[in-house]
Amino acid sequence: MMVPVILAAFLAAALLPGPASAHGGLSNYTVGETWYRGYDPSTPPEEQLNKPWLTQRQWTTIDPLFSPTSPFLACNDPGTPPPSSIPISAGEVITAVYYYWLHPVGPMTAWLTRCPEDNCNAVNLTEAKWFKIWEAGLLDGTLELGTWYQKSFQRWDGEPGLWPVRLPEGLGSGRYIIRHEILSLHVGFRPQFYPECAHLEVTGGKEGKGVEGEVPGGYLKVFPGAYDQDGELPSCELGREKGKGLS
Ligand SMILES: [Cu+2]
Repeated sequence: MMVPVILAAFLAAALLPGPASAHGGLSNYTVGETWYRGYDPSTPPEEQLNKPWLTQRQWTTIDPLFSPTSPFLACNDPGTPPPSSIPISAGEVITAVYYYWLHPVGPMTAWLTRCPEDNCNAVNLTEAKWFKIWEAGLLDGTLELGTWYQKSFQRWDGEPGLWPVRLPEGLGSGRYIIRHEILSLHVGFRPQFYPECAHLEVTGGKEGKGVEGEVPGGYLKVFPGAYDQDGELPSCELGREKGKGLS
């Protein structure tokens, strides 16, 4: 009778990534009561790519990208497009599900890009222009010593991290790519980027261009290109006591 118990414990230990592999990524999405399975880097690609249930772009490792100039900064490596899209209404909430998250420092952001001619598979990811629809940074204290939203997302108890993001009400109906990015900054001068992307089919929005057609050019960002690792940090950011997220 002991053998199955020991085996079960062994399997659990083997399957659950511990702090030793302290990276991660976006595993699944939910919209309302519907669950959308994401790409799983630990499952063979041939069991996932081209499957009709797949709505997330391919990412092959839970390791981060370490460079803000990585060609894969938009939708991870390799970012192969999925066959399907997540249906969602403008103004509705999509929740990103992480099986666990162990890093506490740095901003979390969510972005959209509209797919030309509603063809997200044809999007050139290094040229796509993204607008930010959600952000959370420093909640309290200083950049170095304060508490980041990412810390509240941290899970040591085996519970999944849930990240709900509401799409803008005035979005135009059509196809989009949604990009979730966690930027972890717990190691000095060695940023860790964790981007994952899924394809969306937005209905119930505005006809035509929608709010995304009105985003001023300065707010449209390209990945890589949005970040500069050698940039100057504004002195007001370093000294302030209370943060309200990164601008
Ligand atoms: Cu990590």
